[in-house]
Parts: sequence; structure tokens; C-alpha cells
Amino acid sequence: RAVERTEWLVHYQPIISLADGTPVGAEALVRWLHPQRGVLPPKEFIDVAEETGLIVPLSEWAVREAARQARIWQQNFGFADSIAVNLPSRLFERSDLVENIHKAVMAYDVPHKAIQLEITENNLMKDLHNVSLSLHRLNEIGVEISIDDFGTGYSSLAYLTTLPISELKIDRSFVRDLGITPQSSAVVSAIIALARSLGLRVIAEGVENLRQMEVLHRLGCVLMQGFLFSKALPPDDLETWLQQTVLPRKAPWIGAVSEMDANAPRVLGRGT
Ligand code: G
Ligand code: MN
Repeated sequence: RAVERTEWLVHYQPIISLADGTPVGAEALVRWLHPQRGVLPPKEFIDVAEETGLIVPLSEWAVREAARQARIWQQNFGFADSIAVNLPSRLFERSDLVENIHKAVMAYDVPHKAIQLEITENNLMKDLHNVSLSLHRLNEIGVEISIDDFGTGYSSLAYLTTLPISELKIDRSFVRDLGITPQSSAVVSAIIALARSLGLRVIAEGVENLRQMEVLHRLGCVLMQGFLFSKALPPDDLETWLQQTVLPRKAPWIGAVSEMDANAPRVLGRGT
């Protein structure tokens, strides 16, 4: 019924570049606007959506909604970055996957790169043949692919050399222990080195405090998202956050970024 009535909302979590302390995109995260229970997070409905196959229309709607939002931000703020949408493996069973994504960006007259797709390692591996075909076609039309929760799945590094991937997202479980256990910074710096030598962008997920931010910066990671900066917010609230926090440069993390810039030697690959 929620699918029929489109009882969905998308909240957006900004992705920050420490190069200048400004957002360089956002991740779209779907919420269910339940008629009785209010706004429900994905953990309350994603499993059922996957089991029933309703994840397919839901995700297709999320892509269209992200394209619509990209258009609004483009008109209002000259937004020229990407909105990342999570792509479940069920979508790769659809022969019209690429066509649907193409239609969504055309419908709102945004460039294909306005939409970026996140896929987990496990989902990548479930149906590698179909996934590989679709990813190559998406890449040809300019939709970039990002590996979500990198380092936690069934890790065949072989796919990194054959699939058209643009970005790795370091799983929040590694970020959580940064500055606490030496093992976590060892793993994170290996992921950063891997990304760099493959020419991929690298994003840290789940950054919650300045300690984690500073360690990541020292290890050479400049793109991050997490509660330190902002949780996922409705588009209006995100605009308020931009106007009241980021632009007037009023947040502890913004001060820390400027300080690190003054003190730290430039790390290779920063700003990329
Ligand atoms: O793995 P993926 O990026 O798709 O997961 C997104 C989820 O992570 C969302 O449910 C979001 O609310 C949550 N999240 C976002 N930032 C943080 C954070 O800094 N810490 C934690 N614990 N969860 C976060
Ligand atoms: Mn994600």
C-alpha cells in the first residue's frame, strides 16, 4: 500500500570535502512516511521490501526523486555534484534498469552524473555477470558507481580491476575505532592506498567526531560523511544547515579543518 500511495520521503546526508570544508554531494536515504507511525527509518521496512520485491519500485522511485532534487538544487544553488542512491541487487534482475535511470535524469533535465549509484560488495557478487553488464552500460552513459561499506563484504579484489568503479566508501566499522586501535588505522590507510593506486575516490562513512576526522585527514582521506557534519535531513533542513552552519563557517569541524590546513603538510591526492 505504501508503494501504491508513494508514502516515501528522501532525506539527504551531505558529503563533505575537507579541502575547503564544503559539501560536494549527498547520499539519498529513503524514509517511510507511515500514516499512523510517522517517519520510519529503512531498518523498519527494507527487509520486507527486499523479500517482497517491492524494493524494485521503491528504488526506482528513489532514483527519480533524487533526480528531481538535483534539478531543484541546480536551479537554486547551481548544484553540479552528484546525489548517491543505494542500489539493491534485486534491481540488476531488471533488464530495464539502465533505461529507467536514463529516463529519470532525462525527465528532470539533469546530467547523468547528477545520479551516482552505491552498491555493496556482497550485492556486486550475487549476480556478477548481470551486474557487470549493467555497470558498464551505466558507466558509458555517465552514471558513476560507488562501492558501499567497502571492506566488510565478500571481498574479491579482482572486481576492482574489471568493473567500472569510481569510488570506495570505507565502512563505518573501521572509522569508528580510528585513534583507538592501531588495526583500524592500518586497514583504513590500506584502503586509501588501494583507492589511490587504482585512481578511485575514497569516502569515509560514519564520521562522528573530530578525532576520527583528523586521523582520516592525516591518512590522506578528504571526503567524508557522518553525524559530525550532519545526519540525513529533509532537503529544506539541509539548505538551512548550509546557510546557518557551513556558509558562516560556524561548526567545530570547520575550525578544525582550517587549523589542519595551516599546520599539515600537503598530502598527495588531497582535493581529489
Ligand atoms: O551504508 P550506508 O551508507 O547505506 O548507510 C547509511 C546509514 O548510515 C543511514 O541509515 C544513516 O542514518 C546512517 N549513518 C549516517 N551517518 C552515520 C554516522 O555518523 N554514524 C552512524 N552510526 N550511522 C550513520
Ligand atoms: Mn550507502
